[in-house]
Amino acid sequence: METILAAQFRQTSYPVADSSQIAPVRRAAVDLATGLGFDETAAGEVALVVTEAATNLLKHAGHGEIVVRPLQQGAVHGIEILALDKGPGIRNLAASMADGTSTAGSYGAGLGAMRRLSSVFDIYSAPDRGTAIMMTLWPRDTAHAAQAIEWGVVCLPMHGEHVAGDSWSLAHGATSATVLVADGLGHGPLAAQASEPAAAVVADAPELSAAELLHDAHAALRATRGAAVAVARIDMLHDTLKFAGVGNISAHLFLAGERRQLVSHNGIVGSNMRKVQEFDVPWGDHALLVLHSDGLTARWHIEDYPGLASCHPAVIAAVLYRDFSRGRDDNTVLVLRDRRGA
Ligand SMILES: [Mn+2]
Repeated sequence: METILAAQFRQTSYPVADSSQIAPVRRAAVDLATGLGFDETAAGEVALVVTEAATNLLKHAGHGEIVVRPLQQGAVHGIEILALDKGPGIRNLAASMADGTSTAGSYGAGLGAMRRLSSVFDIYSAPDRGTAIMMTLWPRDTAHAAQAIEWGVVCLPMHGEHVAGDSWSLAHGATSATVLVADGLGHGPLAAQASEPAAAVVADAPELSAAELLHDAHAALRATRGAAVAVARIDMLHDTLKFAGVGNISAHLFLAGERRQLVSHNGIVGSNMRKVQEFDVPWGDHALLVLHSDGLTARWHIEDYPGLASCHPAVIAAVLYRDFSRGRDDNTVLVLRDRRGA
């Protein structure tokens, strides 16, 4: 299985509320891209895309945030850029996407350029709810194999902290995926010391069952303050999802028009894990799994956002983070979709 670990791939959010904040986020994104192996031309495209996104946020919503994350595919590193605002939304998205339709007061040509320069581009915009844009950029000539699973994540520290006390990890192969979300007690660096070893158990043994991984996390967290941990293991050969959780990680599965909540038991992984129970539920084509820490309220309904459920999982994660963060804890939302039949 290919494994992607949060601890090595920290995400950073940059507020954009006035024009002096455009240059710093552009610089940060270009520095990250250059450090990841982008050449001058490819890094220049990152600069352009971030500048357009930040300018749009200011012009049309007044303020918003740009969230940047490194990506990895094999030995190649890319960059993901999220642009989030709660502005008026884009009234005529199709026209705004077409190049050359820029008019004062509309999103205009910027969107077309952003899409053209991105490997993956997706956008969700709703009247009076705002706009969320997701873009991935890679060094030149990166080939992308289609994956059976597509996924996205937002993992950010609470306002004022530099380190998120939440962690996540994901491993996937051709027919299976294992995903874990951990929320270290409290927030900040000490919480991270509890959540990161929990996330690391997936990399150590991605083939273990959800319950076994939870037991491994319990052992790994003994010397820490403990964490809430949830693990889902998806088997695409048998179309099943096995889930085990201890503590407050929300898990929702959307399949064939139905929403199912996956239950965690009370307790603290690392200190007080009384009961581990593995639930076995059906999985299938187009199934969507949403895991999030309690930095977000659980009072969201995806049907309040027409069309969002079919967006890229990174856009779904971004919208839920944007609109349901409590604002006083670390935030993690991880969304994963089965792309078979897509
Ligand atoms: Mn929390």
